[in-house]
Amino acid sequence: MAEGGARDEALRRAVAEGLGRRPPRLDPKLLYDERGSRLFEAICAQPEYYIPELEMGLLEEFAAPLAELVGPGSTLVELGSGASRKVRLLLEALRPSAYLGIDISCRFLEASVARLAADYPWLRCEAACRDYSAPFAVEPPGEGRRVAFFPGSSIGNFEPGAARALLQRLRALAGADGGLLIGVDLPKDAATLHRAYNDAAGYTAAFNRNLLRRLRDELGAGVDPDGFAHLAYYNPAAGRVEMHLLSRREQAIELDGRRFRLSAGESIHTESSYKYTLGAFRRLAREAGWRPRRVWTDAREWFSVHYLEADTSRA
Ligand code: AVJ
Repeated sequence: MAEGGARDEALRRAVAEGLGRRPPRLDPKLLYDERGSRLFEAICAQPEYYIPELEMGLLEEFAAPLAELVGPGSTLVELGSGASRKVRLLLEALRPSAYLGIDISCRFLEASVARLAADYPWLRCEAACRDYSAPFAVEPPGEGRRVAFFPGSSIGNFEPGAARALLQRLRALAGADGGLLIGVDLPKDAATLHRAYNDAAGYTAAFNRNLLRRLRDELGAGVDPDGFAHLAYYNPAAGRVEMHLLSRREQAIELDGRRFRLSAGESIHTESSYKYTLGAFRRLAREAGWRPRRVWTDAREWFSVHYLEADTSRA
């Protein structure tokens, strides 16, 4: 399949480029092959990973005022739709006329959008398999107000400059009367964050190390996944949780005849999850052409859901 070959080439280049850096790093989007997407779903069911439950609770609790702000007949565009469980709640509360799911994990996306289409016959459903971390073109179905839905604090995976650029692209996608509903994780005590990214059942570790399996199985890389340990910790100075693959010994990863050496204790940085205070996120969103309308948080202020509208006074 020509397309598959092109994708493989892009993956190969991205991996070689990332492993060649000092310190080595791999793009977090590479974590989401089909198995990775399934492992992420398992993470979301772990008690330590507080994000899905808190976000779901906020969407449930504030569905009515949100529906009031958005109005009926909108077009909902979900980024990283994954298993699309949260969006069901929104669909029932907002009663949009159309839905577009965007995700990099194509087969996973198509299966979940097909389930949505079957369960909501009144909704016009479409899927677009895209990498939203780069500029992308989509034509959302429907004529209503476009509202982007970006749940789970996935915005935190982007470096702040890239996050601003993505928010700008969403502003362009949503148009002049568009909205953005976005989940943003808040800074909190290091112990809670540590538990969330080091669940006792080991799903986060499996998710992280799955990246090495992917290099081995999909790219034919010479790498021993057991030679690496899962490492995740809060870096308060940088305002982010960092996830790494820690080399247990001196070893090399071989890819297309190149050897990428790692010493014992050296690590590959696989993900950052930035945590934003309410003010810091509002500032970033304003810089990207959004006007903050409402924000909802849980009682402990662990998680936030922002609703923003296109700022038509600028850009
Ligand atoms: C889906 C990107 C928001 O960073 O918290 C979960 C991914 N990584 N556990 C996050 C993830 C480790 C998650 N996001």
